[in-house]
Amino acid sequence: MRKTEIPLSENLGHGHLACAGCGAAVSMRLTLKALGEKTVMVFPASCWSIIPGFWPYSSFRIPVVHAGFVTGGATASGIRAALDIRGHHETLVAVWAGDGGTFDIGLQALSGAAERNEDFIYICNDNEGYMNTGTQRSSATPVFAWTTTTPVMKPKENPKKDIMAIMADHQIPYAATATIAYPEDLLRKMEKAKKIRGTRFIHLLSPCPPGWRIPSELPIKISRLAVLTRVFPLYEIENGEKYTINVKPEPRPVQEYLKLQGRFSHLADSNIEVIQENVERAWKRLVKKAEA
Ligand SMILES: Cc1ncc(C[n+]2csc(CCOP(=O)(O)OP(=O)(O)O)c2C)c(N)n1
Ligand code: SF4
Ligand SMILES: [Mg+2]
Repeated sequence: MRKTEIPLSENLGHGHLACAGCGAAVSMRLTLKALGEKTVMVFPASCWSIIPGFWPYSSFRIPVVHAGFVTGGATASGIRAALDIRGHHETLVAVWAGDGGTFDIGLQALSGAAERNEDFIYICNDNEGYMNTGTQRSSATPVFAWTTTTPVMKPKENPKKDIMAIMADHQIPYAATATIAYPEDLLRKMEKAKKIRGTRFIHLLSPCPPGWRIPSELPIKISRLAVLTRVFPLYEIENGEKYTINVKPEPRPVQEYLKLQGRFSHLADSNIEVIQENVERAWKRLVKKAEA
């Protein structure tokens, strides 16, 4: 898809309450261009409980449903069933949940829905922490990163959970990663997901200026570096087994990605070496799956 083909329609209006430079606001704007007006979007508790605005005002031009933190998969299943009973088969149901609401607390509802192959698109907006409540660690927080619950004296010890592998093991029809530095790729994946029936999962990396301790003008540059350093590869998985890597960059050192972010400013060279090795191991695993 060329840049000129990005739809002009806007379903996220002005006046929303995201922080300046919020990567997720750009992710949402692009996502809604692809999903279109006939979409109901479910928000488990997250920054997106706040961003649309206070009733009766909304910056969204589509209906949104605010749901309990744990319930993304279950709420969307219920809305899908209700729409189908009323004959609205063409209305799309989407979940927009944070990494906390997906990797952690919402995983059970998501797993149940995916096992039933419920007909909706589940989007995990991953900013690698519980940002709405002030930057606590989640199981999507990268190893060694600073958060308020993994302070510099005791940074996170555990690696980021591999949510894509978990979703692939549910053998859902479609799963993909995407990020805002590659808008055409993001739109193509949303549009592809829209045409498939059953559970579709999109993992979006959305840099968060206050939580990542970065200036508000850097999220797009940083999300590009996440791909170019292979920290966040862009790929698709069909039916849990057909892997396609969409961007195969000449690898750049992870340090280029890490050094721009205050949440990594305490890292020792030995920490960076471990991260580099982890990234290389994960890339090899991914390439092997794509070649299988
Ligand atoms: C059961 C429950 N526990 C805790 C909360 C408080 N809470 C609201 S949003 C949030 C953080 C959500 O993190 P994430 O899902 O990653 O979304 P983000 O805020 O980063 O967009 C928490 C802990 C809640 N609403 N419900
Ligand atoms: S805290 Fe982060 S994710 Fe939440 S609105 Fe602000 S920039 Fe966006
Ligand atoms: Mg989060």
